[in-house]
Amino acid sequence: PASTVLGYPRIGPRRELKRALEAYWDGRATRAELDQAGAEIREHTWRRLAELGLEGLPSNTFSLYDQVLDTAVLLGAVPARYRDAADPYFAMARGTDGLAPLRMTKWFDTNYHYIVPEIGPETVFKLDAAKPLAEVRQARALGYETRPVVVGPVTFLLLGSALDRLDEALACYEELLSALATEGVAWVQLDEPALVGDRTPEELAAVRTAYERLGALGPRPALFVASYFGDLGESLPALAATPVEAVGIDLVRGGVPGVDLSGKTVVAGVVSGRDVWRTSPERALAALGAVRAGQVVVSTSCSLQHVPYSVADEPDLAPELRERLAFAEEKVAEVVALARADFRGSVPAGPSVALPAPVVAEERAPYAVRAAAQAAHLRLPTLPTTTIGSFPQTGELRAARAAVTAGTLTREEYEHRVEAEIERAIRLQERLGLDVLVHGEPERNDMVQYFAEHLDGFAVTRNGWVQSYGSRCTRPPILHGDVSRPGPITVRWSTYAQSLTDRPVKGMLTGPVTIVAWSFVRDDLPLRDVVFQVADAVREEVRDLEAAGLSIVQVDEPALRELLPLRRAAQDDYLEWAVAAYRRATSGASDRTQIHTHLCYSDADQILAAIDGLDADVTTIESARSGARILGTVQAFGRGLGPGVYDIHSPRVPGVEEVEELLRGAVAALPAERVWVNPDCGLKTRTYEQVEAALANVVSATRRIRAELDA
Ligand code: THG
Ligand code: ZN
Repeated sequence: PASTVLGYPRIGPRRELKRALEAYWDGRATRAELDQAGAEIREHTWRRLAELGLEGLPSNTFSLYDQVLDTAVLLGAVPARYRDAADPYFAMARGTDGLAPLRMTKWFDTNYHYIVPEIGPETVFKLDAAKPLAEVRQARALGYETRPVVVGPVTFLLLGSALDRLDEALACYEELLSALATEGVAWVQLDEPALVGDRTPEELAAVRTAYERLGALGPRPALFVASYFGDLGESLPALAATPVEAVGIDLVRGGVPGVDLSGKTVVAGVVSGRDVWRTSPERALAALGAVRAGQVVVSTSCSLQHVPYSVADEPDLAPELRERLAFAEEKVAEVVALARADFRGSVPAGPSVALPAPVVAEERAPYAVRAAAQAAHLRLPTLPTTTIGSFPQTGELRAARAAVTAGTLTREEYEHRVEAEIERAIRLQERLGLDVLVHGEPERNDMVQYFAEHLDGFAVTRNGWVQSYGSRCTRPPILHGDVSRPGPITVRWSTYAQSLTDRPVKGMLTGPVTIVAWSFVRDDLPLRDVVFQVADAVREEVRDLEAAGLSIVQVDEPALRELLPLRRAAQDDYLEWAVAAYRRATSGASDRTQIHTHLCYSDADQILAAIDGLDADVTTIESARSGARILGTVQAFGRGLGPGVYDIHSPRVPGVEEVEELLRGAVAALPAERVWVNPDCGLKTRTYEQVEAALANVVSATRRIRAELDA
């Protein structure tokens, strides 16, 4: 049987694309130099895949920013306001001086972010096939025949909330297929991950319409519709009834389909694209043997863009761990090996999942009791002011961290610099007149990476970069064993900050769901059990912070929504244990200790009940842009609430009047004694200059309204 992969990393093994993009954006490189960097990454990828013995090579899986944005450009869905920009593609992705970028959001349940297509009545679909054609030609010039990969019409339109435009979009896809046929392309891959979610009868009808129509087109490449991130469910019979030649099925997350696919090629995703573990050959071969299809092609469960390039680039990992790992290159080798083996055997039993341990409800006293104890202890003014946690990360600090790793700066000297930075942040906050201070997190690069470095059961990588969006990457830690906390992690920095001031300093932690969501996680335990292990480690840290004299501890859970299962039927169970894990992490605190949490997203509506269930004493939430809408939904919480009054995602400094107006809105919607005043999010990406000016205005506005309320 043949072998293929649904997609491949494209940031470059040493993040070459990131460097090239940033040089171009800064005006240090020309467009031609950027394109050359892209061409080299593609060439490297095809050569490597061919060397590893892979048969079906994909193309058009490269992107300068995002594959959904590429599809919007392919279909001509470029909003008019971007057309005159010097570079419309990057204007849509990142904005310009005068134009906000298109919205960005999470790609299904991954940590990758895509650009949301903007499709309005004025959108005219018009094919621009330059990119896929150029990639096919580049590969051909190197001696490789490839299968272009494009986001499929149903998924693209669902992401753009425009399924009613199916007819026009299909005309464009037809034109694309004809152009590819003329180019001599044999196969095209249309990605339809949206088909693994709950789909309405109308949406299933759209699937049938789309693939009947594309299938009926005369000369065209063979059609391979790829699904991933779960089971196709109802979508599979819909798809199977159309003339598409091949269907891609995620056999890691989904089961072997009961549907008879003997008339089709099944591209069987048996090697996971979502984790970093080696594939069990027995399980994979058994699943392959159980598929009833005309032909079976061995593949990955999704694009490999969600895993790093190669374990070979990780010399620091312990050998026992290394031998359990497979990144993109190693996964390709597994696909090839499986394709060369004989498939025989029975359907394997699913993983033996232990029954969930009963969740012990860890209750603190009711909010009213806690609030009274906290008020007596903290003695905060009406409308207390605070920040979310991080202060600007200076270039000096990043350089110092790199110097410690390189061995040119001693740990002791580095820690002095961190302390100096904490002192700077504390003095600034005192000078500005903020009420609840933070230490500013200068000791952290990425918060999840930082906690992983200080917990047992995690390993961190040297080059294990995965694209988060555009040029931005993270190195997800690898959670490979039982998690425990060998000792306090943040206590020394928080207590140092508290020693500098009489005002309360807030301890700053990341919650268990987020630590797990942004790591690669062992697959031999149910996810909830892993999250509870992390929750216990966070719980110990909360108690140590309290014992060290901190009266306020913030535990953030920005990824709470991210792990939400794609299927409705599985969501309640997830939310129940996720909330229980958070409460396990925080409920060791006494009633007098104030627990804060912070949410980064404004589309929290789907999980509001769960956020309420976290039972934090104070919730700070992004709302400078969405304003009243958020206030309306969160006012029912009945506890402290800090709607963000300063949009930190923009370099702009808000004026006093502007902040005052947002605050008046908050005080009108909520009882004043529950309102907190804070920016939208952490200040890590801003400069000290911007932060100082903005926070001064936030404090001035607060004082004006406070004077009116207290009068
Ligand atoms: N940490 C982790 N995952 C995340 C976020 C995070 N996922 C969601 C969201 N935040 C993604 N946002 C970003 C924003 C910035 C960067 C990465 C993800 C970023 N990365 C640096 C870069 O690419 O240059 C590298 C950072 C590093 O040294 O680790 O700027 O906050 N885990
Ligand atoms: Zn945030």
